[in-house]
Amino acid sequence: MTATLLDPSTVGAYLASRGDLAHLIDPSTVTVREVGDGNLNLVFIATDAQNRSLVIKQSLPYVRMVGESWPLSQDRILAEARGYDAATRFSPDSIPEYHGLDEPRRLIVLEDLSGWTVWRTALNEGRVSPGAAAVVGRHVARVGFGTSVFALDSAAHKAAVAASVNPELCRITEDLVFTEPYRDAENNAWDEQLTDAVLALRSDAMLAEVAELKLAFTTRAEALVHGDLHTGSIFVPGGDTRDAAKVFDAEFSFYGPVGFDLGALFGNVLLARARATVLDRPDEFVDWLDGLVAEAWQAFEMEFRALWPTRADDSYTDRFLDAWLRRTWSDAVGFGGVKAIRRIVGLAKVSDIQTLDTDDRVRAAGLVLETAQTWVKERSALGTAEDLLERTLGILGRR
Ligand code: SR1
Ligand code: MG
Repeated sequence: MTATLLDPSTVGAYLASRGDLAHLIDPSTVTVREVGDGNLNLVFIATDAQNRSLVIKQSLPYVRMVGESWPLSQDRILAEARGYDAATRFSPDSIPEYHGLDEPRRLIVLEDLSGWTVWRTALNEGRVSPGAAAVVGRHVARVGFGTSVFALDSAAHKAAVAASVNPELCRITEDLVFTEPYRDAENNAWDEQLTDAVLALRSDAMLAEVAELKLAFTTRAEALVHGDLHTGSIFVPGGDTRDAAKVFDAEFSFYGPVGFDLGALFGNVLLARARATVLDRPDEFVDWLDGLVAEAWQAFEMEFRALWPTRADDSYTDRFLDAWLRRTWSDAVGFGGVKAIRRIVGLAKVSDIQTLDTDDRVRAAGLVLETAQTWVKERSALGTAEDLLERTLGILGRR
């Protein structure tokens, strides 16, 4: 059954029914804007006469970017709530403050971060956000460790895996990230100048590598991952604020490989770097971009190693951790590759590339496809962030 949908005219009455939020907002004086510009949901910002505000996010019974012809269960808000519950527990400073789930209405209430900027927008504008990648890397380590079998006992881990299945949203990722870009599919579209590069993605060698990554995504239930941690799911602060970022939009969360979230970030850094290349952005910005993968990874690794002594089961030894980190790095590089490719070939393209004029767009997209394919195929050999950067700059060009 569809939960009754809010609209700007009904949000005030809804908030008035939520006595538990009365200390945060005065419903009798709110003005409301619908600001959802993502692919899936309704998002309202309610602001009262004292300028206090809240975000209300409600899942629609269909995919917003496509319309009612693509039905999608409103239950995805339950996955998002699980993501926020875990992040509130293990990494509260790197998410918007979470004010809870209204299960019957299929909505959640969050802190309003209107003063912040979606990271993709800031990157498109050429803005440096010092330390943001490290915050995201630490966030992935904290939630990844806290929800994993390393921190939970075996039964608790199994219960969490069972409670967090998210088949509908995972299926979207399986189709759009791991399947459709590598075959003919209705959702695919690209500039004709890219056809040779797109068809080259369908080589036997590439298909086998993508299948490995898909198998890891579908079967390796290591920890509760965000599931869609691209730069459009991260806010960065304005002004001179350093070392801050807020992760949001966790509706794709499920138990999967920890490297998947890092890979989403890496792949989207690549998209931003390709844009910066064709726009000939200043060295200061490009050099900073070139350090982001290492910054995120080092923060992730350092935090994971710091949490390791608190693990629940010491049959996972220190030597095992070294091997697990190596595998997680190479997973992240491979996932980064497929996450970048899908934004060039398949459904749900990104403004980093789409807002470029035609010549720049084709050039940037071609650079992404070549680099990302290398990441997927050579991920085992590209063992460190330095190796990856060296290989990437060999394609994108040095400054
Ligand atoms: C049909 S949903 C398309 C995309 O939007 C989300 O942000 C995910 O990235 C998904 O793949
Ligand atoms: Mg999203």
